[in-house]
Amino acid sequence: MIRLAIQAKGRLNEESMELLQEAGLPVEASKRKLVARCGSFPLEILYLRDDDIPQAVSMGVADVGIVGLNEIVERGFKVDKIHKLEFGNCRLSLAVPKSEEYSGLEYFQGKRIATSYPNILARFFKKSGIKAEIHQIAGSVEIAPSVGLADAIFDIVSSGGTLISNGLKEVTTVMESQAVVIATPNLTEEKRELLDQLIVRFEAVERSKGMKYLLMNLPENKVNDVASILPGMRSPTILPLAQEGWCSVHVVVSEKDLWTRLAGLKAIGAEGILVFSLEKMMP
Ligand code: PRT
Ligand code: ZN
Repeated sequence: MIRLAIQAKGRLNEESMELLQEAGLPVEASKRKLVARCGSFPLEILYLRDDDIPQAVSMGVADVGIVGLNEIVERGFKVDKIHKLEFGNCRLSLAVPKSEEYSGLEYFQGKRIATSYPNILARFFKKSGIKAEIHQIAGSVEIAPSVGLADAIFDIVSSGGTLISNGLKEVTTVMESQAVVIATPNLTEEKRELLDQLIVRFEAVERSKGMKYLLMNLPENKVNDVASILPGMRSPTILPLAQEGWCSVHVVVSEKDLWTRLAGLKAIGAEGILVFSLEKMMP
């Protein structure tokens, strides 16, 4: 049995749950429950506040966890970073009122900065030779300058919309963050094996994201042209068709260049192209 801590509610909860679901690990949502069992894998889910996940994993209360890199770095507990996930992307930035003239980090000398990430900020200022007053506040950091609590803020930014609607501008990015899988140092061999199996499943889900499966009919004498339209493809699957001179070609392409590829395939004479969504891809 392996115990995984995920955020009980908040920005990472939904995508963590979705990842488990897509990886064939359905679990009950956290409504009023702290712990849930997965029916199809020796996995137990512990629902926690994101702030508590690094410590819970470090102490072994949970064997593994899914949490933002920002929380791991801020809390400083000893955990192994195992795998980067493809959600929770954001950055930790310094922002100042938009009317301020900002010419560089020296601006922050002697200023009051409000943040929920005092350790990351203190380390950054120390490295940059800035002496500023750091005020730790728990939430709504972005309103601190307008109510006179601080001159500037250091907070999580993703689209930048919150800064703009609070009359602030982002001036320096201190770190990039995303959701990551962490583990207790020195997992037992049995748990390590279960963790490896979880990661294989997560990777299969990630690999299939943004990929499409194409199936088409193609004149046999055009098969060699497929390589120029789908560069980097290992050999496509080619099956004979009942109709003389034609074959069926199956390929996987990335969604972002789907339309360019489709146009190219049409141009070499592909017909009856079908596009399917992919669910999982194993190497
Ligand atoms: O209750 P609990 O303590 O578990 O949750 P929380 O309220 O502390 O955290 P939550 O759910 O807000 O965020 C969880 C994690 O999501 C963070 O630790 C980050 O790793 C990640 N993440 C990704 C974000 C954002 N994007 C994000 N945009 N966390 C917070 N924000 C907030 C930010 O604080 C600011 O208020 O969104 C606002 C900025 O967003 P934009 O899009 O307007 O720039
Ligand atoms: Zn939190």
